[in-house]
Amino acid sequence: MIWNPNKECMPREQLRELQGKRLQKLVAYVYHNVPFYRHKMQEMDLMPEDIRSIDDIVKLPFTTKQDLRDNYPYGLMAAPKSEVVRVHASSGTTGNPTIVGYTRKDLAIWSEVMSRCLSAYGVTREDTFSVSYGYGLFTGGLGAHYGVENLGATVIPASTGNTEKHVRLIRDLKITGIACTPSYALYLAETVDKMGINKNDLSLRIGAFGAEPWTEHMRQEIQERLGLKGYNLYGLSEIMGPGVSCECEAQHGSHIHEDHFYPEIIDPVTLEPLPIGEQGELVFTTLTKEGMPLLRYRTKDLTSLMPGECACGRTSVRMTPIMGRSDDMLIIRGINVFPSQVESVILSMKEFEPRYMLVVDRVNNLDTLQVQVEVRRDYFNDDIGGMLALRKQLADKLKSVLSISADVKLMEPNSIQRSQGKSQRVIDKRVLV
Ligand code: ADP
Ligand code: K
Ligand code: ZN
Repeated sequence: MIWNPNKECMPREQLRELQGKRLQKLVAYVYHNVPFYRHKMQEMDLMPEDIRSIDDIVKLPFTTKQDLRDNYPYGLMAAPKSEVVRVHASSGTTGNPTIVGYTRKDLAIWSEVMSRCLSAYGVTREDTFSVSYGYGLFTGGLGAHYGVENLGATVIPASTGNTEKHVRLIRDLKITGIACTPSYALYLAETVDKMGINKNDLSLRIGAFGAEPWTEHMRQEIQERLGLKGYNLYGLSEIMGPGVSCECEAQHGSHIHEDHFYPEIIDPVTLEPLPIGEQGELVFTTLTKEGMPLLRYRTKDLTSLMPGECACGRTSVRMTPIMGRSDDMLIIRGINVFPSQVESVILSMKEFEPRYMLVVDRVNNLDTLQVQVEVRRDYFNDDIGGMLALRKQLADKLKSVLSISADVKLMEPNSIQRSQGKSQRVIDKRVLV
């Protein structure tokens, strides 16, 4: 089923015209309401009137995550406070998290694009759909939740955690669809096995998987073990949250809802736009956003746009699966973790050397993070109680900064390997096949 054929199947020429109109309006809006953009455009000698069609988008300035941090918390907000009805945040690095704000219209569009995704997966009003992304500041939970409600299916706000209870609900409520990270889906499959439940006793048929990179290999395994079809769901909080793009029944590339989110692929080094089909950094302009609209936001996600038409009838362009990120960010259980966040916590405690190592692994299909850190000689002793307390203190601090728990391993002085030149601080043992 196609949720909004008018928009999703619009002839390309008509779509470009619509995008051009929306871009003109957007540029005038941010010029008048966001000093950051006004100044940037003034520096470039650019007036809103210089933007006449979607092709003129290349004249506009880029926006980076650093710009969001520099303007923390509300500096890039275009709508007045009275119009902002929701705030989300994505995990920050050493300093400030990234705050995003939504107006009522933004939330309606978010629900609309999420409903498009769910329809593309085959979800109908008869489905019972469990949302197992985290509910909270993270956009995953609430974003998917309101999409399911808007479509008219029954939403089960399961969130994450308590997996056995969740499995019983899946069985007892005959849950037919689930949104979660692909690694959580595998963990769920294992829990189902462990509880001695046969997948044929479950009614699962659709999975909406995203928030972290995953592979075709993983899709096959999840589909086989849970007896459902797994579809990609992509998004990021700066642009909206989940629902920026989604796979359709063809399971071949994710359609971008480009009447709202205009995509470009650029060379991450030269910043030049790349032709369709070439891989580079994905950049989005939020064509219709009111709360915190962004011009040419650099996602750091590496992908390509696919040429040609899709068998499903949608005309919107598709993107290939995310190949990785152009920075050093780790995605652990769907949460962004920067080595620099760990570093800042370690550096804030006098007991530790600034020597640490992050070991990321996947155990029983769940991502794990171990933080190995050297204790300063003055503080390193055989008082086990003291060492355990220190270990707990660091673990608690890390948990509050990273939003995920890490296994802390205290190392004796001089035990972490020193390197010549650039030090390696991350060992990622998860193999992406
Ligand atoms: P948070 O920072 O709170 O974890 P974000 O909204 O910042 O949440 O996460 C968005 C990022 O997650 C994307 O830029 C991308 O790197 C990754 N991501 C989201 N969905 C997918 C997906 N389907 N495939 C690969 N990566 C994804
Ligand atoms: K308000
Ligand atoms: Zn399609």
